[in-house]
Amino acid sequence: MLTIAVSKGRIYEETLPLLAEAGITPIDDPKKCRKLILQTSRDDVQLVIIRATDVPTFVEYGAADLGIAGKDVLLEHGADSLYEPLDLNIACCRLMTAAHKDAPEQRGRIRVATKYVKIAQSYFASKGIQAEIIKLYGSMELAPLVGLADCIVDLVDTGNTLKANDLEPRELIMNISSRLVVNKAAMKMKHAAIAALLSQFEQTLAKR
Ligand code: PRT
Ligand code: MG
Repeated sequence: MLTIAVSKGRIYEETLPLLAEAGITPIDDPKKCRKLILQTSRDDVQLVIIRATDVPTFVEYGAADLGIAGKDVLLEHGADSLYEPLDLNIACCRLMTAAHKDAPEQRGRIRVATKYVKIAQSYFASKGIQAEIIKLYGSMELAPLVGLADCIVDLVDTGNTLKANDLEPRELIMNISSRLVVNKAAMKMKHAAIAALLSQFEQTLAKR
């Protein structure tokens, strides 16, 4: 049995076509049922539906053999303990700093609100900027508007969320896409099955 950890939402939606090309179709729709384990059209493959930030944890501990997670989540988790053999080029976006559109460029020590504490710390350190990082779990955009922080570090896709809150993107930290990750022991123990799946994904991606 191969267990693949996927998060609900955009990653799940963009993963479905990849799975379909590999002959894997979930029996249930996670939007319509509350099942956390989804059987698929293949007897030897099941999906577990979890929070995006939990995917590296499930794969690291071998509770899932494979997982699909954003590079943002993998970097923040510290994913040395996982193999990351494939960039799936899905759920693409940019990790950026953003500030109020009228805010001048900040000098000296700054306050940064983000859920990406580790990434933000190393980014500002690499630029020689002293930053106090304030960890938030959501609605980062609010922080500069209410004086909690000078800027935020968050994912940007269309830019509409920033714009709706009078913020603007400032600096690109990195381009983000989702990656296939594999548990290290599973890569050895279930090598044939995992290698077959990897090559099916690779073929599909090469056609795009
Ligand atoms: O939302 P929830 O708390 O349930 O979990 P999550 O946010 O971790 O999951 P989800 O499904 O929202 O995101 C999973 C992964 O999708 C992320 O880890 C990224 O790798 C990837 N991804 C791609 C995005 C976006 N694009 C994206 N635009 N994740 C989040 N966003 C959010 C962003 O945080 C901001 O709030 O969308 C908003 C910006 O979008 P625009 O289009 O307005 O710029
Ligand atoms: Mg989200």
